[in-house]
Amino acid sequence: MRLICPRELSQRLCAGTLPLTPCLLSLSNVSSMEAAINTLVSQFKAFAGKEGSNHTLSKNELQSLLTSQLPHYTKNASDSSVTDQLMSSVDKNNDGELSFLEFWQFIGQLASTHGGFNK
Ligand SMILES: [Ca+2]
Ligand SMILES: [Ca+2]
Repeated sequence: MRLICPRELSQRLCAGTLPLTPCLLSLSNVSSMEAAINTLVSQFKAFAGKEGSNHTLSKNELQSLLTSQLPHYTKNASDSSVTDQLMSSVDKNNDGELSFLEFWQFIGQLASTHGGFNK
């Protein structure tokens, strides 16, 4: 059996050409940026799975995620009216739920502000 280097393993896993379970990806040597993406995806799934659809964040799930995972990036997230305002600005298609892409754009806005790119 030929050994596969971690980079090729990741590439083939992403391309879906290797019939392996995703847990093997965590055994390979992922970069810090890949680990950051993995964290965002896994945290979104963990919080989105608490109620309603497993694929979207309700307002309650968003509030729970913000207060536990982003306490230094989002102020007053425990205030329900603040979460209401945030939800309505981030929920682009106004269906009352945050899809992963809507969540990702919100993270992008946070990161942009944090990085000083909004000045
Ligand atoms: Ca949900
Ligand atoms: Ca939405």
